[in-house]
Amino acid sequence: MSSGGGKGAKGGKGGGGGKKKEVKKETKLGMAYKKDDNFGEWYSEVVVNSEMIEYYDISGCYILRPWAMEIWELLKEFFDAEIKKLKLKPYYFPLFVTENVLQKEKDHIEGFAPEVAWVTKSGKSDLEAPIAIRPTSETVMYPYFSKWIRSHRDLPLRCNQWCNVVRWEFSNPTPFIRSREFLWQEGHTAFATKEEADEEVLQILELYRRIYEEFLAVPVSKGRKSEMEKFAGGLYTTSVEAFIPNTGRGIQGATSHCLGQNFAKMFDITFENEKGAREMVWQNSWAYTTRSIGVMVMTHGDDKGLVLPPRVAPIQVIVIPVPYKDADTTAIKEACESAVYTLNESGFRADLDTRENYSPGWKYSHWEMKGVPLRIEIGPKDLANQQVRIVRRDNGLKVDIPAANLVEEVKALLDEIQANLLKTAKEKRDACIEVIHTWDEFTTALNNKRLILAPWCDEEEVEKDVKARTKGDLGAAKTLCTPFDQPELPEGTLCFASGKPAKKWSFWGRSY
Ligand code: 87F
Repeated sequence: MSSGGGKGAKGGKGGGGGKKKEVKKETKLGMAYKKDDNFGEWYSEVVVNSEMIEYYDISGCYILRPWAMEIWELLKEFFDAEIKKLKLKPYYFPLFVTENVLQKEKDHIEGFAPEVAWVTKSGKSDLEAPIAIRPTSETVMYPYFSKWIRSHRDLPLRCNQWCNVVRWEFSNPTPFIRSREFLWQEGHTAFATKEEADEEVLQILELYRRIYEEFLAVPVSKGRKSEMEKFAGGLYTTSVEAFIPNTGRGIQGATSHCLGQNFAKMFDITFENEKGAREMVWQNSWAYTTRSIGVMVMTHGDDKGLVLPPRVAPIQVIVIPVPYKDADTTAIKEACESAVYTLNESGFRADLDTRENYSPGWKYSHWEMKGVPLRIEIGPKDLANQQVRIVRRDNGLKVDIPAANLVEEVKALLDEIQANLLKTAKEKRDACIEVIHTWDEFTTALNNKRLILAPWCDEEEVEKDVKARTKGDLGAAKTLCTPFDQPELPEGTLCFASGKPAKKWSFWGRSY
């Protein structure tokens, strides 16, 4: 796999003036792997060649380049505006946490302990005591919640921070999907009543659904995690779950937990109610991470590279001048500049590729690899006819439109691409869903990389048993979630794994 990003992979600069055939051959080098042939290599190649990611010399750590960070910023802009409406306030808590405080919630930290990274030295001398790097911030924040919350008038307390966290994972690292350091927002809130907490859990989950479906154009299912898969420190966990058809794996997109009063007990977070009595708060926590970008790449990318939904594309329209030999290059350049100006003025993220050391053909491949939703070509013929040629990244369709209609046409096309990407992804995901009733059907569906919807008795022992019985090289099957959107469960339906009466439909499968 090439590691040099766009340039090296395409045979370097200077391809511009070369013969067409030669240029084509060079651009082909851009993507060596096909999505359906070698998904893992294809994915690495897409994130590097699109200039989202640069590999780094520490395993599981990646450089997020502007093409990734600008997407993250667009998601952040939406989410921040929405949580502001819910009265969330921005905070920043320290990166470091003492062992003492981290261990305070022993029960839930136990299982996670091997992933905690520690600082033990400054320069050559040992620190008096090792200091942990936050894997999540419950233990960092909640001692201060205890201090800040005195009376019912201090509630609700709603805090959100955007930060990095470190989890020293040992399983196969993958850019965005599983990295040792990643970016997220973590919301932590405290309420006087469970009802308020319950309501917020679902409000936030809906925002996560919107991030995936309305921005990233990735279909997700909202649901509740099983007792085994929930956050052990909390009362219940809800999540949005996506599915990657190529690998047949489910992937948790984001989680919204109701913590109940567990942490209030541990950290002594209490308030005086209207009647003067002390009560424990009800808490929530919720997060989504840069993993969401990886899910989007896996969902929409194709053999030419990345495919970006317009709402998160750093550049929505790339304008490329196509100056033939004797053409009026100045007039073409001016027409291109005017198109970009008009689009920018109308609020679109449009840009012009004026580089003279690359041919138009090379630029087409380059911007296709980067997933830009629309390409506008302006050549001598377009100039003469006062038109522009627009090419869609999602389906390759080309249209010539009068330059005068540019803004309306671009708007309509971007909306159509956004809708089409979600629709296509949903069709592909839905085609993978298999409703099963028996253990045999279950294992067959699992081998066929299906997203399994199964009637389940909802017993932890049974889920453990399913895990044990499906253990293998590809990893065990588990519950992904119990979707809120439940099909009818006819009286007498039995659990696929235990044969006991089924209580609910749940999604099962292998997962990331
Ligand atoms: C890894 C090491 C140490 C996950 C960890 O989901 C601790 C943990 O507590 C840990 N990995 N978790 C669970 C995180 C729960 C919760 N935190 C706030 C969230 C949302 C944001």
